[in-house]
Amino acid sequence: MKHSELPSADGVWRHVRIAPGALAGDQAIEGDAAIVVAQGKIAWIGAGNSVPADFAALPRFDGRDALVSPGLVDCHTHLVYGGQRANEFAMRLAGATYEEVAKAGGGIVSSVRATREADEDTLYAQAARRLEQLLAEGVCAIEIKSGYGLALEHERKQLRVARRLGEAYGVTVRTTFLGAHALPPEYADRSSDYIDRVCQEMLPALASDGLVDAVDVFCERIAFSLEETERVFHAAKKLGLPVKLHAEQLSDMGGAALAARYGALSCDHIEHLSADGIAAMREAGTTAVLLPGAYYTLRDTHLPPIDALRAAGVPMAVSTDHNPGTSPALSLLLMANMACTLFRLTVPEAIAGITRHAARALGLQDTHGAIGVGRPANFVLWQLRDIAELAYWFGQQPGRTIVRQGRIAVEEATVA
Ligand code: DI6
Ligand code: FE
Repeated sequence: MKHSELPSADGVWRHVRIAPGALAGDQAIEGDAAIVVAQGKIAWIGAGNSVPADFAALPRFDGRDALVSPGLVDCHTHLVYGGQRANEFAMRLAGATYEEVAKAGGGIVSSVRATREADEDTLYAQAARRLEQLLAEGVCAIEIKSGYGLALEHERKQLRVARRLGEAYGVTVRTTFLGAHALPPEYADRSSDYIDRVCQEMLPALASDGLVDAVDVFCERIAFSLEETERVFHAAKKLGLPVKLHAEQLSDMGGAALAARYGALSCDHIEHLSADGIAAMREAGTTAVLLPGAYYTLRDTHLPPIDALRAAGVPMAVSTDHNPGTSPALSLLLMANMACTLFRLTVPEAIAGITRHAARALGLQDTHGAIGVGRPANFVLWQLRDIAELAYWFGQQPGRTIVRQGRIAVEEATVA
């Protein structure tokens, strides 16, 4: 069903419990609570017995003591691409590393071939199925990167699909241009020429189409150098676009410190992040995005420096990194679980990682990732006793009612 045809969530949502950390600011409400939605926005939140009389005429929804969290935010995905790469999964099981697979002509470039071959509607249909999985868990905002086209028309196709998905599903989509994801085959041994093309042709054209909310680079031995990364950041800055970075995933390239100098929204992966990188991120207010799905798939053993990030007070987000190569994951809740089990995040950290800190990684901290008056109505009523259950169960969908962008997108028999 189209988002615009879903039932309105306008009304008084009674008999809910507000999960710790769910409210914007440092507010908390103990015990029975109510949320009022009017014209798709949160109009009031407070104790269940103090709903203002002005709202008496609105419809009522019975939350049946559900726990309410903000809508989830998946802040790093490569959701739009052609084909799949199960063959590489098999190669890695037989002993090949990610870098060896890439050097053998697989890896990102094989998804580039399939993405170039697919037309826009095919890409849309395939990405829509994936998006539906994420939305069914309560995702209300998502970042979608390009980076499997690596030529103007194909990058445009990916980003157009991302925008169309946002409109059709009533989910906030932030698009990120990742033209500097891998070197396309036609530029073999001409990395610098390709970066020129990214900076001078692709980025300005896509930005003027209104298709770019942020700019990302894969800064890595098997991708682009620090110097090339800086050229892309410089071009982004000239256009007034925020940057983020695939940084220090396989090695310490010094990418995080560079990104921080450009005021990056986030540095993502960061398994090999240095103390200098952490200090620079803290200074710049850059969010650390942890991607346990890629860590798990690559059977990485080099943990991101969680204790040092925590000690420095760098906000940590958690995301799926959904992509066909290193993280074919479509459950953000599973990522929260893995962030705890693999990375030793605390449960509150993991939950903040898929809500408020993820919103911050997208520059959406004033509208998403927390429930607050005046914000768009994005929240989830969970049939759970304890919010820790969000990170505890895995491989199952907890009972839930999802209010996304002012509409009831999934309903768990809560309407009185
Ligand atoms: N890091 C990742 O995790 C993805 N891209 C990147 O720069 C992997 C993309 C892929 O293998 O297709
Ligand atoms: Fe990624």
